[in-house]
Amino acid sequence: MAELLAWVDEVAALTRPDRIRWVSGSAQEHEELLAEMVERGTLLRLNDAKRPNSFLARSDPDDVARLESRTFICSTREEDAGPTNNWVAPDDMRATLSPLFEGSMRGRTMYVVPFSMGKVGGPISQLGVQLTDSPYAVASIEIMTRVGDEVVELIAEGTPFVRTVHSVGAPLVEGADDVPWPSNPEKYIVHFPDSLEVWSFGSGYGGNAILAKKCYALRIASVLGRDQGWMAEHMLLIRVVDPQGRAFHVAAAFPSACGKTNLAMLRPTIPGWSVETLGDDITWIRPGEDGRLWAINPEAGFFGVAPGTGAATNVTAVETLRRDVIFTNVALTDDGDVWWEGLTDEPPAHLIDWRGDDWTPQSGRPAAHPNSRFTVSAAQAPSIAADWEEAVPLDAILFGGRRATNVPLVVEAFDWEHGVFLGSTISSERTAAAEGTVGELRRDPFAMMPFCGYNMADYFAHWVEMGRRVTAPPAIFQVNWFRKGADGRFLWPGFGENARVIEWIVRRLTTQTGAVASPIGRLPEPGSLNLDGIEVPPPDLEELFAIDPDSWLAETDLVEEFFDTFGDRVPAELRAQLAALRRRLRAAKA
Ligand code: GTP
Ligand code: SPV
Ligand code: MN
Repeated sequence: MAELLAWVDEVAALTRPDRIRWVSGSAQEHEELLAEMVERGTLLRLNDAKRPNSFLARSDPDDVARLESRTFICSTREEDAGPTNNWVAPDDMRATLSPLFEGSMRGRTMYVVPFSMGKVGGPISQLGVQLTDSPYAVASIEIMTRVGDEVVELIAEGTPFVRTVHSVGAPLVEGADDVPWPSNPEKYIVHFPDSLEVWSFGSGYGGNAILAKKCYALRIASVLGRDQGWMAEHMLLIRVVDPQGRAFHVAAAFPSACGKTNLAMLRPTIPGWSVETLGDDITWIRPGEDGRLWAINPEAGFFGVAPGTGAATNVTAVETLRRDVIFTNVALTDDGDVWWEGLTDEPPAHLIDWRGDDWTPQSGRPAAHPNSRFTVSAAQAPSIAADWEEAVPLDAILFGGRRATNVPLVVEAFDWEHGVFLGSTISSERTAAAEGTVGELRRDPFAMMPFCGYNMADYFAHWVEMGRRVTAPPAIFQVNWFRKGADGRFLWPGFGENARVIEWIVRRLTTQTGAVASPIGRLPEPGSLNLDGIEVPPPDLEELFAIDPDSWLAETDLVEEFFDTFGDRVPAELRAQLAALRRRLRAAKA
């Protein structure tokens, strides 16, 4: 406890807030915080009859997504950050940050927010504290994690915690007026993995500001996992129940804005199947004494992409969002409700857009920002599993991405090492979740490119090793809902129909039937994918599974180039997988 108090004092001495407030996590305190933000203009209360107890925040237009170019892994040794992360020596970075944080909270309140990732005191759970001058961040952390005095009690008993410091970098000096969304043009999201610290400056948005999420639960936690023998992954977590009532636990790693929330809330279109939600973004995985991998969702809420969420694509999310939601950067309707592209087929005739300007369907620009989001408690999803806070044993792991070409709808790995190879080679089209050109293809191995807190080649090796530590590792599959025809159409209907792919995966788990080997892995045997009740034209189906050896050989050259960026750190097992893939492709051509 003395340690926590000393650290709070130290950060306060640096940032010089007017007040310090310890956050207890009570419902009343949360209400008061929201009311204060309404008063300051940070939040707008929505029409209580339409959307009870819900709010809209509009961010600064320059503060709308994660900033990978401003994200740093400051490990002591540069090689421990690896070529895929921005690295600065810890002392140099501290020298850069000190003057920025110096006095950065003047005129503001510094909130002390103790939180637990995973249920408080749970066997896979971990603690943290965020110091922040953003009440919006506090309200978000209260939804996304478990905040409360029990956490402080555990810290007082000596349980370790990760220290995270966040300032929007907009001190109120000399009677300066506040703005609804304070931020600073200069932004830093900095991780010190060796001392388990996060320092974030200048941004109030999402993963830049809710430090428990990407900064801790992925970047810092991946380092803890490397050192302690567990895994922190960018994965959704679901329980699939088949018509016989058998339950299967599936985790799936898809890059940002590539369908994790959708699959987490899947409503199967095939009779007798159901899906229960356990998590939609992050999964922590540990080997159990039974020789299986056990998983939890460390979060307590969803920070989900709004655009594209509608009755046809994710009706469960629409139902989850009926009340008690903080929306950010969506559009406001004339009757005080929210709207975004894809919520309804027909846009309203008039809206206030995410910037606060008048909007009509003729405006020629999106009404909601493409990375606009909702923050909502996980417990209020109608699909949430009754036991969602408990660990579950993993039966299958899925890797995916947005690939218009080459990658089939589903392919099963031959074994764990082949599965790790599939994960390491994932590439995906960029989305609006971070800066960069939307649609550009880039590597995103394990959907962890922006979130791995150490050298990604060592992370690959950790994956290989984790499979060896258990006697019954989950089966691994690669999926791709996003393959397109020559005319640019998606070949697969997706969304609820993805249940058909899940059904095939479960068949593989239970009966091991219905597959044929291909050079890249096991594909569904013709006729084994259940298409009852949908029309997928035969040529589309063929194209969904087409494997062109020449395009794939070209892919292997790109994989080799990618592996080479890590020099000799890439595990030999993955180099061997690459060589074996090439042999199979050449044999297929002959
Ligand atoms: P983060 O929260 O950023 O980590 O992302 P996420 O993976 O949870 O993203 P989300 O599920 O919110 O992805 C939303 C985007 O994926 C929307 O544009 C959806 O329309 C699209 N999407 C999800 N599932 C499917 C699908 O089966 N087919 C197609 N075509 N698009 C899909
Ligand atoms: C992602 O970008 O993968 C997210 C949103 O889940 S954020 O929390 O902003 O990183
Ligand atoms: Mn994510």
